[in-house]
Amino acid sequence: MAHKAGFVNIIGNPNVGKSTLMNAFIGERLSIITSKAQTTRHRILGIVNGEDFQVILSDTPGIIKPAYELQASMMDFVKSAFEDADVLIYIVEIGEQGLKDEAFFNKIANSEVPVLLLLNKIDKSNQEQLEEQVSYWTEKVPTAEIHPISALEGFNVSEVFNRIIELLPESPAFYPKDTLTDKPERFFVNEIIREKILMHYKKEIPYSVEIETNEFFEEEDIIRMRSVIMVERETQKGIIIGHKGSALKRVGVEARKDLEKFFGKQVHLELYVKVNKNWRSDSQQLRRFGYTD
Ligand code: GDP
Ligand code: MG
Ligand code: K
Repeated sequence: MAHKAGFVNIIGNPNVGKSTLMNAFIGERLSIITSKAQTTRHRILGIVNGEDFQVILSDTPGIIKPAYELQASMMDFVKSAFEDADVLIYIVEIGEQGLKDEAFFNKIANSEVPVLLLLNKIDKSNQEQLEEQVSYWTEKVPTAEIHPISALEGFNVSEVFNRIIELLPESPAFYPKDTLTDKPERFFVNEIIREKILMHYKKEIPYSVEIETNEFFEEEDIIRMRSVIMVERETQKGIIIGHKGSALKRVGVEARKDLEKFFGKQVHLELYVKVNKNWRSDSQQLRRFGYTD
């Protein structure tokens, strides 16, 4: 069978069971959970690897109950949830009415991304209630595939997981399968630094750098890490560093803040820039993190 890989965005109100579902998907599989990983666009919850698949699951800030000040950011989220996904999972729990926002449901109705609506916590319902809920959601979101599940008890979870794999495109893995289980922390350090570089430099720079975290020492109250930004040319090195080091400093400060949130601990980050003409051929790592515009 051809290898499949892709991105699955999981959205839903708080406490509907997103984390529980993640754990259920992961089960015995080779995987990594990163409940604290947070980027501007995605929060990667976990990556589930199999011999012939790689499923990258992202959480979103969650659908926040409509509140005046949150309206704008919620709409941004609704937009991005569809943009970077190969499959969208909308998880609801028995008895809830779902999001109050009609724009969201219009988005689902017109989505080219397949949407699986998971009706969770069916262990708490009886047959009659379940049937009533299925017809409520069928009417509300006719284009979605509805799957009743119990994330907690594992009911229908592997069926849904297999369905996800069916829906994913044929593709090689996006993230190296072995190094992820080997040194997952360093991988996320690299991704956070990469994100800052994407935010602050023109396009050609981000695509010509590679980041390597060579040191990662966790002490009692602080994590010390040392990362190298590798570029292909001397001129790129100058751009990354900026006037009197100001550009690099900004990347370092912002990355450190995110890393502290990510690891829940104080972080000391040393950042270096190195010219390495051959990094491209050294590294076969494919990237697609949802940042490409
Ligand atoms: P999240 O906020 O969407 O990530 O929700 P969580 O996964 O943290 O779950 C919220 C609560 O719902 C927890 O107490 C879970 O144990 C519970 N929960 C999740 N899935 C199920 C389920 O299938 N059945 C039942 N009865 N409880 C569940
Ligand atoms: Mg949770
Ligand atoms: K969560």
